[in-house]
Amino acid sequence: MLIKEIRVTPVAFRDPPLLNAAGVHEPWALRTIVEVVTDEGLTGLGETYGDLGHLEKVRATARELLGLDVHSTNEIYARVSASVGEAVTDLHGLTGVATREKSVDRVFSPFEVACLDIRGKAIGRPVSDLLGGSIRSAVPYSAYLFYKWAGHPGEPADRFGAALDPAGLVEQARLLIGEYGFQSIKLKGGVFPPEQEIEATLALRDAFPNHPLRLDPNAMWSPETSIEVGRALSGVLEYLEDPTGDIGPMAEVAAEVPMPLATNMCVVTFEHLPPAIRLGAIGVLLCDHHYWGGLVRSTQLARLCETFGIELSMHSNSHLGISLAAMTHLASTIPNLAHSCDTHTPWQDGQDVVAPGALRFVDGAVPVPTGPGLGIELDRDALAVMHEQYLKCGVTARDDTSYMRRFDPSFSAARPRW
Ligand code: GKR
Ligand code: MG
Repeated sequence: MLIKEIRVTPVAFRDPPLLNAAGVHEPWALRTIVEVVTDEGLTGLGETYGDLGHLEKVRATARELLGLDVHSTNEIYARVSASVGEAVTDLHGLTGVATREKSVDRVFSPFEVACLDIRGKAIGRPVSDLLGGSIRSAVPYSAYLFYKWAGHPGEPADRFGAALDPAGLVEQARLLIGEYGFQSIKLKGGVFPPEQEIEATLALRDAFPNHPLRLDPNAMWSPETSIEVGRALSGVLEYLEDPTGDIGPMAEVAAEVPMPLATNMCVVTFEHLPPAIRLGAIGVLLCDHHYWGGLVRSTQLARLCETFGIELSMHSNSHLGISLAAMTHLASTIPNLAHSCDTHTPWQDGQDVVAPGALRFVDGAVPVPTGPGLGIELDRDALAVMHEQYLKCGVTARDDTSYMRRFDPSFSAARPRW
């Protein structure tokens, strides 16, 4: 099965004003949809970031993959590696340092997922079977809470409303849990001083005594502040995510707080594992196939983590259904996935390039699609609409900080803030 054609389509979809350490989400979020077509007429789907620097690398690489066999993912990886060039840095800075190795893995990922989709379709088996088979029939996700404005400035309030204090977050949690049935909660912090985020976390604990909770300030705190917050939330959090930046400071904090530390910022590529393991910096790794080099490499990562006693959870950015399907297949096969995965799906509020029906949430979990490949279908009309939105929206790279500065010119995303 040889690759005959690759279509790379950037898309944009509406995103609410979610606050984070970098600033605030812009009205449009970007993704790139990859379609790989074989000489036998099978099409596989992949989804990746939409930032222009990354999109250009994906486009340039696509040309280098024509004629390769969809089973030859080692050869595909080598071609990606040869074509990627220098690392590109994200403007939002929320997913750790950019390295060349990480850039290769990020560009390779959507092609690998699309090839697995094709291979599954060719033999009539789901992608999870190609990864060794599901060990859970549904994958639990967490309610991903954000401080947020009621609406984008100059626009009416969106249906989620404002959440700028503990009561607002508890209400947001009730809405998301009511609609999706989530059984655990993640709060995106790093927005307000730590005392306020501790208060919000305790309010969530009171309102949802049986939901495991985690807090993620995206490295906005010094090691000293992180230790204070960790101690204040003893017995409250299943894990504390990226309280501070870099492996050394994380290890310092890990030694002093009662809960495990998790990361999607200081361990983001294989070369970070040896120092993190040596120093005992993390107890939980948030894997994300979009930058860990696709699905097979993510299962290898999971195995490595198991060897060193590190549990897994899963990271997400704003994404569409191709990503959700791939995340679900992958997560269904990982034994040491000990926590609910992150997803931004509720914030997309039904916008998708995937035809309805294949993906749904039942009690906060997505049943693993059982159809061939990823088990989803591309909605071509939706893809065309979202591509048109991309061409018109004027956003070419996620930049939460510049958007925030339009409303608060003094805003700084420098870390640590507290
Ligand atoms: O969407 O604002 C966001 C998140 O902050 C996201 O960009 C992060 O990468 O969810 C992520 C995280 O866990 O750090
Ligand atoms: Mg995080």
